[in-house]
Amino acid sequence: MTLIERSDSYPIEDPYPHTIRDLAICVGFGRGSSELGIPTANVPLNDFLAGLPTGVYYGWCKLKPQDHEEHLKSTPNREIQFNYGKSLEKSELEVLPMVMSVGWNPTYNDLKEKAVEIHIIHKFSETFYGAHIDYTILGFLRPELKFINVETLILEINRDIEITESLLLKDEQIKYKQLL
Ligand code: RBF
Ligand code: MG
Repeated sequence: MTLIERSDSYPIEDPYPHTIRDLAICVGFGRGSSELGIPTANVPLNDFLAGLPTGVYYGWCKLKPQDHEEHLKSTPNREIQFNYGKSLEKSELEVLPMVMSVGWNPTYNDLKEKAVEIHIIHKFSETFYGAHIDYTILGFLRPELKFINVETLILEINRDIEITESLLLKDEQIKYKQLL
C-alpha cells in the first residue's frame, strides 16, 4: 500500500487560527463509525466553511451539551438517539484535539453538498447528537483526495490523526486552547 507524500510545506497555518462557535452536531451517513471505525461529528455549513478549500484541517474543539429533551429521530437508514451531549463525561467537555474534513468525500462518489465532518481525537462511549461544538482551526493538513479504496482512506486519516497529535504537543498550539 503506498502512502501519499506529505509535503514539507504543510500544514499551512495562515490565515488561522479561526474559531467557529455553536454549530449543532447533526446526522451524517453513519459510515464514519460503522465502515471506517473513525466516527465524525457532522456540522452544518456556514459561509466561512463553504468558502474553505476542500481538505483536512486540524485544531482544538469543545463540546457543549444542550438543554433539550432527549428523543429518537428516524432517518431513512436508522434511528438516532438525540441526547444533546447529556451523557458526556466531565473530561469529555474539556478542550480536545480534532481533525476536520471539508469536501465531497470523492472516495465514495455520493455527496451532493460539501460536508464538514469533525473527528474528535478521543474514545467516546456514547454519541452526542444535538450537542453544540466550538472549535478553532489551526491549519490545513492536506487536500481532499479520491482514494482507490477505503483501506487507503483509513490509513491516511490515521496519519492525519498522528500528525495532528504531534503538532498539538507544541506550546505555540497549546496556547490556543484558551480561545475555547
Ligand atoms: N474522504 C475522501 O474521500 N477523501 C479524503 O481525502 C478524506 N479525508 C478525510 C480526512 C479526515 C480526517 C476525515 C475525518 C474524513 C475524511 N474523508 C475523506 C471523509 C470520509 O470519506 C468520511 O468521513 C466518511 O465517508 C464518513 O462520512
Ligand atoms: Mg459523521
